[in-house]
Amino acid sequence: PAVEFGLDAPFTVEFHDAVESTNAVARERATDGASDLVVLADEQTGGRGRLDREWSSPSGGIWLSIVTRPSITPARAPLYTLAAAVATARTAREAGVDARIKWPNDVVVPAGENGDYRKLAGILTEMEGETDRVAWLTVGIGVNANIDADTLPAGATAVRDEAADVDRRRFVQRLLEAFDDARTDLEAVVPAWRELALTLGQRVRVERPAGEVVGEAIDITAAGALVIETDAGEERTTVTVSAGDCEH
Ligand code: BT5
Repeated sequence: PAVEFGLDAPFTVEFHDAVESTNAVARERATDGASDLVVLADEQTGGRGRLDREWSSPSGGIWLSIVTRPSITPARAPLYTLAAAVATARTAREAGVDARIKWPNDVVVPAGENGDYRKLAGILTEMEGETDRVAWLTVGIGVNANIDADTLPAGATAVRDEAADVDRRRFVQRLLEAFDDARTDLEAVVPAWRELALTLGQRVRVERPAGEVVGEAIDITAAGALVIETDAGEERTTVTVSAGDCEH
């Protein structure tokens, strides 16, 4: 059922008490032709991360997926993930959390001096399309909001633990407005991402299909790829990675 959200952004919000995964519902809506629709749930019984990992989604969190039909090429799709990360970090910061971004899709809170962090939110982008054109793109965002972090997997944190419980409706409004701003000015996404990034300057290890890359994260490209200065051998070389699992 659609709910009235009083949004300053062109989204219709469909709310569920519980679903298996808002991304799965969003995919159905997308293949049925929906656009600018948000599927929101209080609880997910089968929330998913990347590579089919489990995403713990108890009642009290913010679990949503945004269905869009952007006129972009698939190569620019990673910018939507970064836009969602920027919007989520900004909204969490408004709620009093020191939220930062870990490349490419984690919103984290620094813990300690060494680039350590706890994970506050995760983003899962899925899309379908031809090589030259995206047909639809869904952005799933999960935020540990009004949840005790110690009921979540190790390494997680929650808005409740970092600041205080939030009005989830208000948080979702601000998040969708921030995402709408970011997607309508994609050129500004990478600079905004850089300012919030915890990853730049860190020693990182990135797992990707073509193998592991270890070195120092030195930059992010206009398309959202991570540039790593590797320390293999005498000569310092840079490797640009567009997708992968990154550890600090
Ligand atoms: C992600 O995956 O970070 C993407 C998570 C996307 C979740 C949203 S919720 C709405 C929408 N519907 C869905 O079904 N999914 C999206 P990844 O980078 O693969 O991280 C997954 C890993 O994070 C797991 O293997 C756990 O170690 C850890 N984890 C699981 N649940 C967590 C939670 N609630 N908070 C922090 N870490 C968690």
